[in-house]
Amino acid sequence: MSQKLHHKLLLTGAAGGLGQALRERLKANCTVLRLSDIAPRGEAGANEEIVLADLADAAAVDAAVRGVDAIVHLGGISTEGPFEPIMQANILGVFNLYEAARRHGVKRVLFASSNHVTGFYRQGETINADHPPRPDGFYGVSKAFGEDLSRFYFDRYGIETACLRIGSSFPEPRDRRMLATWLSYDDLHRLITACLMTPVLGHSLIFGMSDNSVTWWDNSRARHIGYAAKDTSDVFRDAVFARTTAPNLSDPAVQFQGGVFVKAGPYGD
Ligand code: NAI
Ligand code: 15L
Repeated sequence: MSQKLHHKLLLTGAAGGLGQALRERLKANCTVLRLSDIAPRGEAGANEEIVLADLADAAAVDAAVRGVDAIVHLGGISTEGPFEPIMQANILGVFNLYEAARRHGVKRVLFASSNHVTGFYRQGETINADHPPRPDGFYGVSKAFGEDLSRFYFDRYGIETACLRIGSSFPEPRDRRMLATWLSYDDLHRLITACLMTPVLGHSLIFGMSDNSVTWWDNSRARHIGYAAKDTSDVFRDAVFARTTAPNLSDPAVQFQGGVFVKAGPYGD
């Protein structure tokens, strides 16, 4: 079955870690891939376009969105930090993106949300999409805003969105926490493909994780997306245990799902 349901896809945050991992993989999903980021990072290849845009710049975002059929929105600040830059890139930025999508009739967006929307749930509990947000910092709050904003644009304008609450998407799990949160790059691409291909996406929340034996997240509310992970953190478990020490259970980074993000921030304790 062809995966090219869309002619032109916009990938924001194309110069980042996940953007680079997805650049080749997303060629399977479209005939033209438009890459966007804030600053130049190389030339366009075959079947690629580059449109630079600061997400905080409404006119630039409008130009990046014009003429595409669907958007994979990865761009923005990806860790905890001072509020002002997060507000510009993630809060104003996601508003600019949805306004441009509305103006240009783009009907499907995949929004890179984050597990830090629910980072203040405990590692000893399992949550699903019905659990209210408990963000673990300004970054998590900005992603919760994006989730709410996208729900509004679905209810009001019919723009379908998958909010992908990505766990930890890296080549391999870096610590014991990531045995639960890990999402391989191939599974991330499978998740994006499923979100692009499913006939009815609606407004959906799905936790982005591989098929890890240890998990804190229940995706049973998202079966309509049709995502099936093929990778697992289990194959890294022995190596991770060998190079890390036993968790200190009084450490908030061990108590809560958000890990060190629950203690991070520019203003101290
Ligand atoms: P990254 O930090 O490597 O990439 C983010 C990209 O956004 C960068 O290329 C950066 O230049 C761009 N960007 C930042 N501010 C911008 C602005 N004002 N205008 C335009 N572009 C801007 O992050 P990564 O790891 O690639 O993550 C991609 C997305 O997925 C982010 O939205 C992140 O919050 C989300 N995510 C990633 C996770 C992971 O494990 N890698 C986990 C959860 C969420
Ligand atoms: C995120 O949201 C970050 O973008 C990523 O860099 C990781 O820190 C990840 O969460 C995580 O929770 O491991």
